[in-house]
Amino acid sequence: MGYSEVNFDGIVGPTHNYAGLAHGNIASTANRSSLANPREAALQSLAKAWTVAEQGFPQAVFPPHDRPAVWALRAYGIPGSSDEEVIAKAARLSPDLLHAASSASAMWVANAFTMTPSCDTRDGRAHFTPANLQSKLHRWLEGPFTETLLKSIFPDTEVFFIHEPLRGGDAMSDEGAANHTRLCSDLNGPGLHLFVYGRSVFQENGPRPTRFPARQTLESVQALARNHQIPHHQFSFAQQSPHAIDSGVFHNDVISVGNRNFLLVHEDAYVEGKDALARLNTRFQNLTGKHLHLQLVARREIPLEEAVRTYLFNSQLFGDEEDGMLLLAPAECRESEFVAPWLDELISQPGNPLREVQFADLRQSMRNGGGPACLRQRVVLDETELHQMKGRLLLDETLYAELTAWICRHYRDRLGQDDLRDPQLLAESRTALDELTRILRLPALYPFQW
Ligand code: SUG
Repeated sequence: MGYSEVNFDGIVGPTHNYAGLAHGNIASTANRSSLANPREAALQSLAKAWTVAEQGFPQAVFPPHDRPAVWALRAYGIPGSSDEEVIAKAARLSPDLLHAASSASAMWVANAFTMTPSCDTRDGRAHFTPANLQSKLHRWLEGPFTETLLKSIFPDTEVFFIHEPLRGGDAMSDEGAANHTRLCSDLNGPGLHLFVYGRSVFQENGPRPTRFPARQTLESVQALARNHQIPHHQFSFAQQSPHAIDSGVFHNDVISVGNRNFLLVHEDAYVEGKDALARLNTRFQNLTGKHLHLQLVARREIPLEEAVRTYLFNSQLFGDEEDGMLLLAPAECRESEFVAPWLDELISQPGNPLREVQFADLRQSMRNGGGPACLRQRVVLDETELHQMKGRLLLDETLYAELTAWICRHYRDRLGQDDLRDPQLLAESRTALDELTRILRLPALYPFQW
């Protein structure tokens, strides 16, 4: 049974804004309170997904969450006889809470969940765990609805195993596939799962960042590997370097990207540096009989700060070595005096797996620290599983045109922090999302009640 990798891209929600909610994510803090353009954000991100689909790579969309999350405001004691009244009260009693409840952060679906294809699990089911995202309140609000969405899209429990987000608070802090990479020599498996974490809760004296938070714990990735029933020889753990986290690398996908047998990674990514990569390579060889193509980027070639600013490592990789891979990079890379020449040089080297570099303009999302890879989640499914998937989510030309028109009809082109108190925004968003469920042929999902 042939497996394919489907990229699910998050549809940017109508409340996209810059609230500076993510300490440790330099772009988010730097752009706090700037004026956002939700329409442009949604169009940029959808255009990126369409670029991928147009080139023949399987591409789907993942619906947004309804915001403001009135259920959360109520859960935190904001009263009101109507949802509009709750928003007005929240704006007065706790503007920060309203900002958290209004974030469109679910667009970064790389953080939505971690999935393991059925060819890599002991029970032969495809496993999904929604991330608890418990290190930031606005992101924690995503987990319960992500679980609902996954159960609506992949309902057959004989084929799909949708876990609940990991419980356990700080010790089990989990940020999803942004810290997970599946490497393989053939999509049909077996795959080697690289899980990256920022700190261990049980090993209290282990290395930790001092300036910014480490969002993923060792304990959470160990739990994921066990729950997903991945055989022992098919996973490997690596700890992020505290220095990288303190320089703004808040997820592994800001410093490394892998596809099939290729891993592009910065030399400052991991505590154990080259030893971590050597271990990975040995495991890969034992599993597949092939070498891992490791492309290590030196700090003198691209300093960490430039890697974070341009998001080179948040590029997406497509295809295989035989036909040559495609790197879809943020437009910021094309303008960088470090990254642009480095990419030219890499592509001209004989034996490198890349055949082409393309660029995507995702500036609206980038200003919140979200590049091409943050906006997508890779789901590896065989043909039967693909047929079991509900909804009209696979992106083709017609759906692209319908979604573009839908965005243009419903989304504002300016949204500042003060606009979040406007009750009309709630009504607009709900109308838009109701229509979206019809376009995507999904059951009525909104408004979410917890
Ligand atoms: O969690 N930004 C997100 C960006 C997530 C990027 N994802 C990956 N690297 N995979 C975050 O830091 C900012 C929201 C604001 O400030 O309004 C924010 O949540």
